[in-house]
Amino acid sequence: MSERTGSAPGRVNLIGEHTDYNGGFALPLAIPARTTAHVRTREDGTVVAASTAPGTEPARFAVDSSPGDVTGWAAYVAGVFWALRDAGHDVPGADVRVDSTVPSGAGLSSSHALECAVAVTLNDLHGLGLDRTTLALLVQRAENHYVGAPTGAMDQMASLYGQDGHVILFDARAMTAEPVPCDLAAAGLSLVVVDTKVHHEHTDGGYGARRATCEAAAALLGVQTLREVQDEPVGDVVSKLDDDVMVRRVRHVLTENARVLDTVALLRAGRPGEIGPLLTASHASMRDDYEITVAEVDTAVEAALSAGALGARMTGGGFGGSVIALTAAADEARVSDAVRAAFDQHGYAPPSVFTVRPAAGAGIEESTQ
Ligand code: GAF
Repeated sequence: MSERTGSAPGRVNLIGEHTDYNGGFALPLAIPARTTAHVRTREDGTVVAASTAPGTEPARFAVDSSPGDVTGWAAYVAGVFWALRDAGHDVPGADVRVDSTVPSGAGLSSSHALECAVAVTLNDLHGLGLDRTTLALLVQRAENHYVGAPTGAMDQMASLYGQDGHVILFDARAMTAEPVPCDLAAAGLSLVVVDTKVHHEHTDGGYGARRATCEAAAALLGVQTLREVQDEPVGDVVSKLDDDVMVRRVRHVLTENARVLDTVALLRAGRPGEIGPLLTASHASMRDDYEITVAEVDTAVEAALSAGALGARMTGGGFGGSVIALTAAADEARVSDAVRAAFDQHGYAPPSVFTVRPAAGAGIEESTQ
């Protein structure tokens, strides 16, 4: 059969932000919202991509397009074809139909869900035999070089390796993804997501500037990535740097890696209800040291905590997007209502508030295998 349907989920990052491109640790989970890609081979060297998402136009481009040829939503599709072909896989053209329940621009990695859905589907359709880590790296290449966003590999690893009932401990230096049990419902907990509706693209300057500062700090410290100084006391590391902004960026990365490992230890000990303070500390570090939060995001975190959330933080690359709040299941409605009320009081557009649980990663629909 020359057609396949595959799908890949969005993600929430439980903790570990802006650590991946520093060779560090992150702890994402795949969420139930998914993007589905139906791919049917064409013989004319063309890709025709269409999406059911509002505001998207169908796109038609050569299967061997180059970075810059395709822009807008279809660049994520074109980028995957480009990365596969650039790696020597002679994939032919195709009709690609996309349907998604991952909210776009919400910081829940809708772009990676799209790329991963196309990647797993092409991998299966053409029998490429690529493992998930290789696919994640190819999708990262598509994102970095075709779309032009200098992102790390966390989102792809979460989308490809996600598992029902588990968060994924991603070690960006080793490129490993280890499932860690996280059955929130069994522990009487809820994970509330607040999409603040403040949208931001990682092709804008803020993300790249943070990455550049970390890379400059690593160079000054004489290491490849900040991960190599992770085992030294944070105070010792930052005392070797003069620039205050650089000190704060490095402090965020090193303390955030430690918070990820502390969170994993609590989850492995069967104490998920105790991770809240680590989530909240992560938020403070993103707000004060990494400076990637915005007013709506901080408002959502403060309102959730005031209403009794066990912990709350922005999730994802920042400058907008979504906040997560861990609550006792019984407090979920009160926390959600408090966030909505705070947005109303501040005159912000109403947020979208919903819950997520750790869900399955990317896969192929059986009827088309
Ligand atoms: C975005 C990026 F795509 C990830 O690679 C990661 O850096 C994240 O921001 C911040 O943790 O989602």
